[in-house]
Amino acid sequence: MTRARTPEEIDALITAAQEGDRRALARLITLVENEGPAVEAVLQRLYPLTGNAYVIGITGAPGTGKSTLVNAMTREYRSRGLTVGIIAIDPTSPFSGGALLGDRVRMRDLVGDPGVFIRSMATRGSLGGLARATDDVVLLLDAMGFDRILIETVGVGQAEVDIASSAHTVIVVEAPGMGDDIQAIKAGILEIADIFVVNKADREGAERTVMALQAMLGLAPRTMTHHGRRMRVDMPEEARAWVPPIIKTVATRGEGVPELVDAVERHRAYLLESGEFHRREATRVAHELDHILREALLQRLVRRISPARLEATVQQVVARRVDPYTAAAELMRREEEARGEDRGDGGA
Ligand SMILES: Nc1nc2c(ncn2[C@@H]2O[C@H](COP(=O)(O)OP(=O)(O)OP(=O)(O)O)[C@@H](O)[C@H]2O)c(=O)[nH]1
Ligand SMILES: [Mg+2]
Repeated sequence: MTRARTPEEIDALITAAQEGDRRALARLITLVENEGPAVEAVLQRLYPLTGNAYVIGITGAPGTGKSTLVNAMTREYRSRGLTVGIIAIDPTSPFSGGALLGDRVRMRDLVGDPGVFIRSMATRGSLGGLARATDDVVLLLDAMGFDRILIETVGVGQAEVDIASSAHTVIVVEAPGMGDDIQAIKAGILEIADIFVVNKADREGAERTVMALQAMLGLAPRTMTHHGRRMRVDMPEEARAWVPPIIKTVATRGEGVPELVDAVERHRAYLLESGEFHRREATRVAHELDHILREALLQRLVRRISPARLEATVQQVVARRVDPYTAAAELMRREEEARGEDRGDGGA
């Protein structure tokens, strides 16, 4: 746990980070991750500077080549003159750190580039907590001026669904030879994928994986384009709809990566032009506000209930004299009454 910092210290950290001090930025991220009262102070100051970064989520089964792809995409973005922040999330192994070590090796050639910042994050509690911390770190990197933010997360359970609410574009990575049925045939994955990548296209079976994905997407192979948006001239109302492209890559050699980055940028343009970008932002902010309000209201409620009353209620529930739902309703009713008396309106 980091010690509490004064507002002056936080200001100094922010200024240093903005001037390119990587250690200051790393410390700010740690502050934000720890979810202390410092988070509010940091984010209040930085929020006006956010809203410029474009956030790309990369998810998929373990070992499909996500980190290698992130590395290659970052180099491609750098060659296009854009800066890149990378967040590597490891929800599966909070203790080993093995995957993160591997990531560091895989992304070694990015180290030392002032236009790249890499941060690994592991779960230290609930996945929900991680998702929240990730969103806060995204805001931080956004405020620091990174043009593109790449979030890598292993596609297991909830994590890949969470990424959909954090990222503007979601890339789902598949690789051949991972069993007959595609890893993506899992509830939710089709809805969140904006772009499919079949990585390890140098391996046997890549074409089969592409075809399985096409079948899953309900695309007739003859109407497939390699990548990019398909316009259906006979269906004007659908003409603007995004059809997730399927892109083959060999991440280790960088093959297909410029095409992948092109597809991401096309998706970005699509979101902006169609108004979808604004809708997604509004949804994200609504969730965020909802969460902050819940937390604030809960804390206010808990503060107003005396520890003695809470303890008495606990004992009543333990003794089975009352069920927890009724007990909670009773606590809330008393709290509302007390609030009404405070206002002098008799609780109306
Ligand atoms: N043949 C081949 N191997 C690849 C390719 N891309 C990645 N690999 C290898 O696949 C292995 C896993 O790559 P990673 O990038 O660590 O995969 P990952 O999806 O990030 O793995 P986790 O984070 O552990 O889920 C490494 O040995 C890579 O060198 C590719 O296009 N072709
Ligand atoms: Mg990885």
